[in-house]
Order: sequence, then C-alpha cells, then structure tokens
Amino acid sequence: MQNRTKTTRLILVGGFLGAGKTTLLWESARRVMERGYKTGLVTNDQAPELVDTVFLSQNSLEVTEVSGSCFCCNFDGLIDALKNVKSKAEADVIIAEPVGSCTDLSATILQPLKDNMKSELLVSPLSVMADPLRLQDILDGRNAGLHPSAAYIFRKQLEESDLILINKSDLLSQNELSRLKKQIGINLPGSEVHMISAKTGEGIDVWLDEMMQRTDAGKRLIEIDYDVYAEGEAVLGWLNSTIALTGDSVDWDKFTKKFLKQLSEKFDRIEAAVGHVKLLVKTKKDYIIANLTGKAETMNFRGSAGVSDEAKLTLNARVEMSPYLLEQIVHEALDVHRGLTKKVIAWKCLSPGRPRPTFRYDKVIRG
Ligand SMILES: Nc1nc2c(ncn2[C@@H]2O[C@H](COP(=O)(O)OP(=O)(O)O)[C@@H](O)[C@H]2O)c(=O)[nH]1
Ligand SMILES: [Mg+2]
Repeated sequence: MQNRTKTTRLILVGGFLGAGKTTLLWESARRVMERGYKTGLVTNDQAPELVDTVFLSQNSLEVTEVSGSCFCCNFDGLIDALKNVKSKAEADVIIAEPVGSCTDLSATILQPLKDNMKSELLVSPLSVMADPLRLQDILDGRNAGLHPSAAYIFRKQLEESDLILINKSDLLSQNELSRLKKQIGINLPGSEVHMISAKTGEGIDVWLDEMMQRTDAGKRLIEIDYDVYAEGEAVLGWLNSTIALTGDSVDWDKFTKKFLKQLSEKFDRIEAAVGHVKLLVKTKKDYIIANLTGKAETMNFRGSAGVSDEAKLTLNARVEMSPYLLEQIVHEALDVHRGLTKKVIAWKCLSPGRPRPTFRYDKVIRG
C-alpha cells in the first residue's frame, strides 16, 4: 500500500444474495464517517455494471468495483482495489462486499490477507448477513426455495462466519427472533449472533463497535465440496445491463414498478428461484431503486425518479435459470413498454464458472 505507516481497517460483509449487504455497507459507512474516520468501499461482481456501485458512488464515497470475477478468484484485483481506495480516500476504514453466491472466504481471502498484509491491514471478523426468512427455512432443514446446491452455499457461508448478522429484524417479532437465535445455537454451535436491521439502523452501532476493535478474522476453516459449490453458482443466470431509455414525459416510477412486476410474474410462473433482481432507474436529478429477493411479495422500491424524457436503467438479475432464458425474459418484459426507445449501453449475461481461488489456505493464520 502507498502509505506504509498507516494501517487500514478492513470489514468484510458477506452473506447470500439479497441479505442486505449493500444496505448495510451504506449505513455503516455513514456511521463510521460520523465517528471521524475516512471511509471507502469495495464492491464485487461477476460482471461490470453493478447497481450497488452506482448507488453507493452517488454519496460522495470512494467506491472501487472488482468486477468480472469474485474476490477469491481474483485476489490481486481485491488487493489493487484496496490500494486504490486507500490512496484515493486516504481511508482509515474500508468496507467490502463479496459476491453473494461466494463462500470459503476464510480460506481464500481472510487467511491470505492476514498472511500477506499484516503491516497494512487490520482485518475485522467475517460478518455473514442473512435474510431471516431464508435463514429460518435453511435452519428448518429446507432449501429456502433455492436449488439444493445454492442452499449448500448459504449453509457454508454461515458455517465459516466469525459472526452471523441476522438482518431485517424489523420484519420479525421478538419471539421469532429469539427462536432463530436459539436454533442457530443448536445447528451452528459456537456461532456469535447479532440481530440488526440495516433498514432501521437497529443494532448497527453495537456491531460496528466490535468491528472497529477486533482483529480475530477468519477463525474457522470449513470443509467444502467445490463440485457442489460450483453447481450452486452455475444454476444461476446472471445478467448485468445498462440501457438508455427515452420517451415522452415518462413516469419512471410507474415504469419501474410495472417492469419489475412483469419480471417477477414471469419468474414465479416458471418457478424460477430468484437470488436477487435489482434495478436502478436514474434521471439527471433523481433515482428509484427496485429490489426483488424471492417471490413477488419481496418486491420493494426506494426513491423516486419523477417524470422526464430520459433515464438510464441499470439491471442486475441473478435467477435460477439458463442465461439464455433470463435474457429472453428480460427482453420480453422490456418490449412491453412500446412508447420507449431503448439503447443498450452494456449487456452481459452469463452463468458463473467454477470457482478457482487464487489462494486456498488450509490453516488459520494468526492475526
Ligand atoms: N425490511 C428490511 N429490508 C431490508 C433490510 N436490509 C436490506 N433490505 C432490503 O433487502 C433487499 C436486498 O438488499 P441489498 O442491500 O441490496 O442486499 P445484498 O444483495 O445483500 O447487497 C433490498 O430490497 C433492501 O431494501 C432490513 O434491515 N429490513
Ligand atoms: Mg449487494
């Protein structure tokens, strides 16, 4: 790193697609800055054109994206991104979000970081976020509506965590939350659990207090079958695109709601499990973000893009289906909006390849 005398704290927030990582990244970055620390962010995806990066960059924060491969398979990309954020933002704290379908981060990221960056980085415990409804289903021995191999990734993420963050506490009663916590104690003994709501802010400061002090990252290494892991990723169609939209006094909120509803109906009709579909419609002045993290009832919207003639749509979809079918469904849902001119700026559709980590440590490195 450029300034060798200054150590930077790295907080890695993992967890399955749609768990709330990006929401927490923004909320915690804001709080860390309020505490007087310079803060930067690192995002990660299998392809460029990431909604998360566009969203987080709007808030005058230094955000560097590692795209085209996950952190574990592009360790050098992660190091470059950390250096970039550190030098540009003079960051005291960097918060990073790995790809939601990734696991084995303790062996492939945390141990190599501890081994190679000792003098430059203070690495906080690996926090793994979970959506409480998916988590409950997984703990009950089911697959949370996911392909069994994708559910396997979800379980492995929990197993390797230093700390489990049950997010969206605002959606559950106290009784339901206590039941979840008790079940984690039985199914994943020894796990540290925090309850938070990235949305309302509940629990974030308590979690951050720990993150800012501790350096016991990557205490656990898991056994993992890379064939099952690879299948869990490969069952996902992965689409990232940016499209310029023009029309006559278009109500962008209406467009966004209709478009996501159409996509959701199509996915539900063919019973394709949604990992996460996220879209951002941005005009010169405003934006609306829409999310779908499962069936239609998980749809939600934030912000408003108003009425105007032009907007840019960034769409990220991770859905259990072939990339070809996903492309077709997105095209069909776009074609319905006949009054709009659509110019594709970027379009990448794929199915993630087998994870081939740069490093994979088989022992825990002392922090
Ligand atoms: N109710 C509720 N929703 C949340 C919370 N945190 C995130 N979400 C929603 O969960 C969805 C996925 O969030 P995001 O941060 O993009 O998840 P990521 O895929 O893990 O980065 C979005 O619709 C968020 O608005 C929370 O604490 N409570
Ligand atoms: Mg995210």
